[in-house]
Amino acid sequence: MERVAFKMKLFPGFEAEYKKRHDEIWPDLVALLKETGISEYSIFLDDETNALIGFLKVPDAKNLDTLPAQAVMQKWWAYMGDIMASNADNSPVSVPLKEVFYLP
Ligand code: RM4
Repeated sequence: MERVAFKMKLFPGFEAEYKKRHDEIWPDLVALLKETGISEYSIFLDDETNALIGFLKVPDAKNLDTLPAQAVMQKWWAYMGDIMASNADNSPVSVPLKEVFYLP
């Protein structure tokens, strides 16, 4: 199992809306993420910087490369684009994070 962490950016003032959208995450997106092998997917918000810290487990991190081509993923990213930093293709601006400690 690989452990993957990354950083995204929320626009200021959208904390409640970001949480609401994820509380109401689409079942077909959950199904896609699970089919991709993702588990323990968490997103934490740093209130000071509006950084969103994502963490997930996946059997092979290469599985994640299949997500951008999926229609549900594209639709979700387009939906989220008004409240978080996104690229021209609507995918979130996402910076990989390096693991420097792990206590199983
Ligand atoms: C985030 C972002 C990520 C997605 C999660 C579910 O806001 O769009 O790419 O994996 O939602």
